[in-house]
Amino acid sequence: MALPSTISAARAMAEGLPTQLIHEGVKEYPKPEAVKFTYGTAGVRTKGAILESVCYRIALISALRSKKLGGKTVGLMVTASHNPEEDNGLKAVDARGEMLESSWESHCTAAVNATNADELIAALETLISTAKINLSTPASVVYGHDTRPTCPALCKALASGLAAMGANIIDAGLKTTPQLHYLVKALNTKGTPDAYGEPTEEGYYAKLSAAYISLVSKFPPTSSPLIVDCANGVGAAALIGLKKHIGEQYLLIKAQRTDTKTPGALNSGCGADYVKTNQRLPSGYEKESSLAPGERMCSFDGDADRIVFYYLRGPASQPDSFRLLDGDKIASLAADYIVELVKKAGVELEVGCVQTAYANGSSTKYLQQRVPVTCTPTGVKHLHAAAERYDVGVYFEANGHGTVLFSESAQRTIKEAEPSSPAAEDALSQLSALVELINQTVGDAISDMLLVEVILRSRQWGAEDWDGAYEDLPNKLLKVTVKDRFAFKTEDAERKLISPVGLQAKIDNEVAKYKGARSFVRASGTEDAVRVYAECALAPELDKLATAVARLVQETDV
Ligand code: 16G
Ligand code: MG
Repeated sequence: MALPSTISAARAMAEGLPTQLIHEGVKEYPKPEAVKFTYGTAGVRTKGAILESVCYRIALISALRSKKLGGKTVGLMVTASHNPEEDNGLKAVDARGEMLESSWESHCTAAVNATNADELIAALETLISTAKINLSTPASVVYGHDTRPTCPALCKALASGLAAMGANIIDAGLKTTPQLHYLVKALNTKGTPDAYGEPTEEGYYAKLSAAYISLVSKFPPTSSPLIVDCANGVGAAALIGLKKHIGEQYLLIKAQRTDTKTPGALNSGCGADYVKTNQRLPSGYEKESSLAPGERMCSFDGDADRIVFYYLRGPASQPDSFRLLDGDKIASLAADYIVELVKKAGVELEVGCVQTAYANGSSTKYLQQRVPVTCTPTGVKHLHAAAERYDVGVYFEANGHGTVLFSESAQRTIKEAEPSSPAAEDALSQLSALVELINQTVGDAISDMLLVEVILRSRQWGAEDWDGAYEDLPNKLLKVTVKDRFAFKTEDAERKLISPVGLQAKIDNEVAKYKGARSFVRASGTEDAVRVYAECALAPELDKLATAVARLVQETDV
C-alpha cells in the first residue's frame, strides 16, 4: 500500500477517522487468526513475525494520543528487550518521555484484537469519545527500533498507520529504548525553559558525557577497564556513540558481545537477563578474557534499558567467585551517595527509594536504615510513579531496570540554593550534574553505567568495596506453567495472593518453617506462567522452600 499523502489524510481527519484508509490498512496487515494480544507492562510482546497488524493499529492509537496531548510528540519503540531474537514488541511512550498512560492500555488491547476494520474503527471511536479527543488537532509521533531482523517490516506497518492518520512522522531509526524516551522529552521541551537537551542521538551523548566528565574530572582515574557486555544488541552501537564523546582518560571501556549481525546472537548466552537469572558470567567469558579478580564488568539487555554489574572474587574456575551487583546494589549505592550529597549541600530534600517484592530482603533492610522505602508492583511504570512522590526518588528493580528522579521543585532547590561553604558549593554542583547525567525519563543502561562509575570514582572504590554494603540473602526464582495465570491475583504490591483462595495461607505455613524466609507468587506480565520467588537465611534450605511453594501452586491450579 502506498503511503497516503499526509496533507490529504490530515484533511480527512477533520471530518472523522480515515475509515477508507483503515480498511485498506487492515487488509494489508491482517490480524493473525486465533491470536490474542495483550498490551501489558512492556507493551505488546510476542513473535516478531505476527506483529505487523499490532504495529499498524498501535500507530493509529499513538496518533490519537498525540492529538489528545494537544499535538505533542509521542513515541513508539519496536523492541523485545531481553527476549530471544525472533520475538519483538511495541511500546508507546508519552509526551514527557514516560510510559503510556495506563488507562489507554485497554484501548490498545481492544484495537489490536479487533478482527476486522469495522471492529477496529469502533474501538478507536470508543477511545475518541471516552478520552474526548479532538480529531482536528495535529499529531506527531517519533519511532525507533532495536537490532532485531523483524524490525524493518514492523516499522513499515507502523509508518503506514501513522500516515493514515496524517501524523507528522519522525523516523529515529536504530535507537536504544531510553534514547527514544529521551528524544520524546527533548522534542517536546525544545525551546522552552525546561529544554531537556538537543533532540538528536548526538544531543543525548553530548548531554550525558558533559555531565559525566564534569563529575569525574577531579578524581584520579581508575586504571582497570570496565568490561561491558552489550548483549549483541543496540547497546553496542550506543556505546560506540558514547565513546566518541568521552575520552579514555575519563572512561576506559572494553566492549564485549557487540555482534549485531550474526543471526541468533542477540541476548544469547549474554546480556543482563542471562547474567541476573543464571547468576553467572556471560557464556564463554572465562575462556576469552583473562579476568582479573575485582575487575568491574556489566551487562546491558537487548534494548539497553537495564544493567547489572558483577565481578570475580577469585579465579573464574571457582564457582563461588562470581559476585552479582544487581539493581538492588545499584539502588543502595546511588541512594547512599545522593543522601550524602544532599546533606553536604545543606538543602532540605527527601530522598526515597522504590523497590518491588523481588528486591532482596537484605537490600530493603539496608535501605530502610537510611531512607524511606516504598514497595510497588512489578513494572517500570509503577516504580516510576512512586518515585515521583519523593523530592529525589531512586527506583530500581532487582533485574537492573531503574533510574533516579529529581522532582521539578528539587531541581529548583538545587539550582537556587545559596551554598554556605565551599564544600556545600561543590555538593550542589555535583547534584546539578547528576540531574543532567541521569536519564529522568526511564531506566537507561548507559546513563546508569556512568552513574555507577561516577560514584565508584568519587569514593575511590572497587567492585568489592561496593559489594561490601550488605550480603544478599540466598534467593531463587522459579517458573510454573499453569492452566490460567490470570487466576493468580495479588495485593500488597504483589506480596500476597488473594486468589486462588487459601493458597496464600498454605504458602505462609511453608515459609514459617524456614529461618529469615520470604516467598511470594505472581502471574508474569510477559510470559504465560506464574513466578515463584523465595529467599531465606540459610542457603541449603532454599531449594526446599522454593520447590515446596512451586508445588503448592501446581496443586492449586484449577
Ligand atoms: C517488563 C517490565 C519490567 C519487569 C518485567 C517483569 C517495563 C518497561 N518492563 O519487562 O520492568 O521487571 O516486565 O516481567 O515495565 P514478568 O512480569 O514476566 O515477571
Ligand atoms: Mg529492556
